[in-house]
Amino acid sequence: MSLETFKSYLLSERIDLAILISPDSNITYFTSLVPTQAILTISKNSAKLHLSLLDKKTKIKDIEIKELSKKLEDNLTSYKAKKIGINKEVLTVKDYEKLNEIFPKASFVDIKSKLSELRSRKSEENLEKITKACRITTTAFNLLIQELTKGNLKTEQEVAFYLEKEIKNRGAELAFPTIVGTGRNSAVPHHITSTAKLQKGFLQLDFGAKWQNYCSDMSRVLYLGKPNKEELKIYQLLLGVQERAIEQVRAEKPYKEIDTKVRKQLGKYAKYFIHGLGHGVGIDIHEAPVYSQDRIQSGQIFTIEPGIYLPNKFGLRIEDTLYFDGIKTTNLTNSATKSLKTIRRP
Ligand SMILES: [Mn+2]
Repeated sequence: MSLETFKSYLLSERIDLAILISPDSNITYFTSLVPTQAILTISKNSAKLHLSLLDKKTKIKDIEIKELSKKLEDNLTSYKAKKIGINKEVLTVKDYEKLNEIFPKASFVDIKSKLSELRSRKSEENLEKITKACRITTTAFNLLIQELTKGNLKTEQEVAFYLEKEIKNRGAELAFPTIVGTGRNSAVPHHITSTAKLQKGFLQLDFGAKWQNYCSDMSRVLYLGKPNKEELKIYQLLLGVQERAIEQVRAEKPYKEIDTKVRKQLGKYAKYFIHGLGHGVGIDIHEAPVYSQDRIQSGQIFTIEPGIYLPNKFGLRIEDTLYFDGIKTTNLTNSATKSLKTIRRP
């Protein structure tokens, strides 16, 4: 279906040929493969995947499989095209120069935004895969809470390994490197999980599973030891703001309207919310819709993840992956508890 939609776009824009060169997640979008090396060409009436001999031989509906030649030009000399679509987001300068040599008379247009738009409206099949990835993620989190109470996990890395083991045991991959931040480390939104010993205070977790190429994304905060009044207050504030933000999702509303509202509701803590409110999720962990520019559309899957980061003290972020069907919003990571869990220090 998506291939047909894209072909009719090429026709309407009078683009003779789209050329996608790996690594490009759009190749995965059309073929369901993650090839080590490949070129995908799409015209208004055909699609061809040039696939390396090193990858598994395969058949794909409506896509002809060809053997990939080492040199880019050897794959493309048989094509004739005046107007060529490329993905400027990932095409290397080197390959772009080569394409200009192979097609000296052609003009090149960027097809990235059309691909992003197409991918941002999830099919039933896409939704099923992301739902499954989210289910594995929430299961791993709920198991982690039990495991932490046993006191066997001593460091950030051990917590990350535990989550990753539970994800991989269920046949999934990781959507991105797991973030585990203990104590002060939680104040760094993209903290790199370390061998730091778990200590009293917030324990920030940001992780996700990938099921059949489709990602999930979730952040939760636990507390090791007993939180003081200020810590409890900040957690409750953030949770309330996050839940109200989810309720504000409506068709055609600009995403940034929700972002702006969240900052108002955070009050004096707004200046400690140092990133955007969320992002689209799919084959890529960050993809369209883009909060700063897009409106909410039916079929989109995206995160809502406000955070408060007090430098050198602590930080917290609560994040869910959501699906909007045009009328209602479904929280795909809902079964991972959000009320603050306090756990005895190991
Ligand atoms: Mn995220």
